[in-house]
Amino acid sequence: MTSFAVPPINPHQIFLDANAGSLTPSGPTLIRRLSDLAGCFENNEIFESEVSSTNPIVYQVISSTVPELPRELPQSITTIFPGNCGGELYMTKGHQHPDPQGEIYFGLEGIGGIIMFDGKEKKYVEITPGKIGYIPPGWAHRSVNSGGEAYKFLAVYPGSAGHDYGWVLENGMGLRAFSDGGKLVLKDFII
Ligand code: S6P
Ligand code: ZN
Repeated sequence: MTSFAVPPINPHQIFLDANAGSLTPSGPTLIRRLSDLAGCFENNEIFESEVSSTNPIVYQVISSTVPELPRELPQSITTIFPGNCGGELYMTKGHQHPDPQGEIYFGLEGIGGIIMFDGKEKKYVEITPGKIGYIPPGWAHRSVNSGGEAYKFLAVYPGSAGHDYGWVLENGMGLRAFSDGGKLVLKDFII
């Protein structure tokens, strides 16, 4: 089991393999199955049925060894596999940073986007390889895979930002992303 490094962290190089969606040396790896996304998809009946049948892996997050600690700058690669649940695109759980700080996502492979919501305004920013998505402080963010292959991006964020998943379950994300015959369709998120 890999883990975060303990400060002081020495200057070092990190090898990014976009195809494998990995960072080396690597820290913790997180695998999220459909069952880990309870409360995220609109159609709960289809969600429950797919959880009890195949319960597929929806996404994985591979981190570098840089720890989530104040003044450090951790990074991770998220790979969201292609698919949908009741037509709603595979997505990440989505979170707010309790300490409101910005973050960048850099597209590596595939096509996807970031749904952002500050409690009032909602935005969708498409990410493709080479594109940087900027998430300003105070905007909750959730990623979706809008294509037919794995969507991979590098995230770089302040180590003291923290992750609040409850905020999204309580306030929603402003928008939901669906696939209509391969075409992205955004709908208002009704709480
Ligand atoms: C961390 C950054 C990403 C996400 C990852 C998974 O601040 O935004 O590394 O953690 O994309 O999403 P989530 O919502 O499950 O943490
Ligand atoms: Zn974040």
